[in-house]
Amino acid sequence: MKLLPRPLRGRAALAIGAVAALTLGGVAVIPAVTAAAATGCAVTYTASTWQGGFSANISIKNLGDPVNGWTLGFTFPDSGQKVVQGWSATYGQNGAAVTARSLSYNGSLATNASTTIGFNGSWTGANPAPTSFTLNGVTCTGSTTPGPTPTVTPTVTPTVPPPTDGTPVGINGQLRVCGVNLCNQYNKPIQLRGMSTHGLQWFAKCYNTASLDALANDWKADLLRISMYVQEDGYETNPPAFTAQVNNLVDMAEARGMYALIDFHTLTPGDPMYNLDRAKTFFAAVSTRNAAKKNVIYEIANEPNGVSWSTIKSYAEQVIPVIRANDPDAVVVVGTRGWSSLGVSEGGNESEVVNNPVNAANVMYTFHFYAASHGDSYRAAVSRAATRIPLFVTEFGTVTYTGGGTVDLASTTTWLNLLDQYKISYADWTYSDADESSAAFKPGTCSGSTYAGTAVLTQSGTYMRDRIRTPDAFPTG
Ligand code: IDC
Repeated sequence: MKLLPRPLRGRAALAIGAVAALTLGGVAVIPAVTAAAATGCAVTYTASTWQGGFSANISIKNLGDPVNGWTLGFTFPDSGQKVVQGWSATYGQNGAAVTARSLSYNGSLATNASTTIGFNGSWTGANPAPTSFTLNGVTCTGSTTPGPTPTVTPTVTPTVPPPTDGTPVGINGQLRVCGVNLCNQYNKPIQLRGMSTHGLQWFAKCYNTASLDALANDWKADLLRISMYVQEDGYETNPPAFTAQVNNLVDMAEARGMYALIDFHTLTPGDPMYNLDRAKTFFAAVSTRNAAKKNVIYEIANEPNGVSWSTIKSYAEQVIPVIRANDPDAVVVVGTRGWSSLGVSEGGNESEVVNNPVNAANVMYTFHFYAASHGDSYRAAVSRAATRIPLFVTEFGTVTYTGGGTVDLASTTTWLNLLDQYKISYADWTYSDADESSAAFKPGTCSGSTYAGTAVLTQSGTYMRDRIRTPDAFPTG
């Protein structure tokens, strides 16, 4: 038999498929395999601008026939305008022309469906809104160019199914960074509130069925931070065992609908480069193993100290691709200078990050505080940074930076109100019975079997449980 040229064979197969569909179930359906589709799109562009930088959100509405995969095009009016870090799309820029390609989860746009993408940018001369948006090459005029008579009314399947259960992960699903926020599967900003483990090498006995049930059901926490020290008898002494322990806790959090923040707990030495090879090995393993899960967030360096932001950034830009190769859509949190103080504890401030962000999408930046040690000057830095870069308080204490001393509930309340205001997620140090005032449980609790209720709690634990168990009201609309 003489083979048909390739395109023809493809067409023939399609036609046969369509004809078969015609008779299915005796319902007359005219196949939608017709000529040119109706096209049209509307774009809303909003941006907040500051000196030299801006953050833009672009809402794209498909007014034409359903599309499966799209490219948005637009042109910057000023030659100094640049895309620095985008989200919810893959960006490219050539001169003034920008393209943003859809990702797997937002490529399908039914008729009249919308999706929102965005980016952080920089500018030099002026920062006017871009002009001439196109969707798959068609100019977005806000109206439709009809194709041939529409024949089939497509069934509009929502891109995101409604929540299957009422847990934090059940409601919010896969998270992503949008603008300066952590957003849920409905692209709405959310705040996760939860607890950090103590060092797994010392307090493994505190993490069991009963304690995690208490965290999920009694504390109603959204988040478990899994603190895997690298030094101090941690990961470096037995990589396979610590990796397995972390994975096990990821599963225990997932089973209870909680997010799991995998903390590569570097502390001393403060230079994350010291652990670069270990980080690559560890994150290759956990990102492969947990790629399909929706509840995992990666924290790649707990508290860099004594090193420049550019060193931390370079570390991040080597570790993030290792994670992305396996788990492309997970959020990654990057430590900051001066024990994750945005540089403040080493005489700097947030501007070093704002002006020189990590070159990767879907990234947030770590801020840590200890309420009895860190007051207004630190809060001022967070207030300034919160509208510029995505922040995640992956660790804080109600006490002094030593993990002990006074429990400062007044300062803690001021701090947490600030984090609530900006929807900054947080985890409190620690969900353990360590003999130090930052621990939530009284010493000896983890040798027993009761974790729920207040009888087992310290002053700090009592306060944190009250604070965390208030309703989340996650937005789903
Ligand atoms: C502390 C623990 C303490 C332990 C010490 C050294 O509470 O029991 O002996 O680490 O490993 C951090 C660190 C965190 C510290 C905590 C309190 O991320 O590891 O835990 N802290 O000092 N940064 C600021 C404070």
